[in-house]
Amino acid sequence: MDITQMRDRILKQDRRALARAITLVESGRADHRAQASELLEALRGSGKQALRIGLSGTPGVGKSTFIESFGMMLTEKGLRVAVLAVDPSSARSGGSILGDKTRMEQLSRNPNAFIRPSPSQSHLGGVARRTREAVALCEAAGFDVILIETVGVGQSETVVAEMSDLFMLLLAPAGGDELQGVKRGIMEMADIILVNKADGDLKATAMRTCADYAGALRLLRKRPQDPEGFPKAMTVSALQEDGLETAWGEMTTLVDWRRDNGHWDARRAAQARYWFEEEVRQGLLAKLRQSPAREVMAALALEVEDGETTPSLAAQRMLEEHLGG
Ligand SMILES: Nc1nc2c(ncn2[C@@H]2O[C@H](COP(=O)(O)OP(=O)(O)OP(=O)(O)O)[C@@H](O)[C@H]2O)c(=O)[nH]1
Ligand SMILES: [Mg+2]
Repeated sequence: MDITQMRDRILKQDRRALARAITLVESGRADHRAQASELLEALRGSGKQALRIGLSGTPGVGKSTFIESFGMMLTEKGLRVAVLAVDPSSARSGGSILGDKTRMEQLSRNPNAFIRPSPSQSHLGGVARRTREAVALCEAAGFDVILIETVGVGQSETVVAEMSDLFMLLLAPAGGDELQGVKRGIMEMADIILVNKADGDLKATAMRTCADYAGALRLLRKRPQDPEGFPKAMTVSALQEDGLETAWGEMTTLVDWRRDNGHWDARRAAQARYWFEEEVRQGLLAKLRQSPAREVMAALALEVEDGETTPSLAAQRMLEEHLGG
């Protein structure tokens, strides 16, 4: 399949072409990279914008269960749903989604859903680019909603938030004074906090946890991209499919307001800029790791160690003479 063919098929919502295109963007081979760039350029601006929803939560909080029931609900509304993942930890077997496709049994068989497991790459920068490009491909293939899942470990939330229109934080009911170690920076990224497992014995705890987080959200600095009442916390039960309609209602309310007030476009533009700058940074770092820059750097480092030159002067030489800056 050549690039033009692949483009045409993706635009016709052909799932096999989409899957092959994602394999292409995942490849590390230089010729594949060139083809992937060509394909993405050919698709640029085609199709409508999907709603990209980032979803983060610690292991076991219920992400897969939530995606299964929330995704099914969306497809029942006639929406086409794609599910992608950013999973930087190579330790997990084959990526989070593949590992528990059993928990997304219905969704994975649904003709209006497309689930793509995380690639087995350990480098977050590589996963980030691959996912961002997969998002663009799914968008071109006409998906209405793209769910991007990540396990809440360190940096990956930022990566997902920077490619999402909405960022959801899934939390578990917390017992006692344990107000989970959610970092302030992550709280500040959240548009909606969902306290999951609000069912059975856990319901009362979930509601208390939700109230605690609602209080914590109110203490954060007001963001220009939020209407009154956002960000907000609410309870759901992914397992019992409870609160999902309400959650979807809140998401669309927020998104509609942002569209009407220019924040949607502004955010997409800022994200495009962010990823451009990030790629340049990553590209420069990659250059440093390759020959001949790596050897020159090591040689200059020795000179600095021996006091033959100053750190600043050596850095300047490195940048000007060996990195074309
Ligand atoms: N009671 C209750 N249990 C739930 C709910 N959602 C998920 N669970 C259970 O919590 C466990 C973990 O759910 P998963 O959906 O696999 O969680 P996850 O966040 O995808 O976990 P990882 O993929 O390991 O990061 C399973 O045993 C689920 O059945 C819920 O709404 N209520
Ligand atoms: Mg999971």
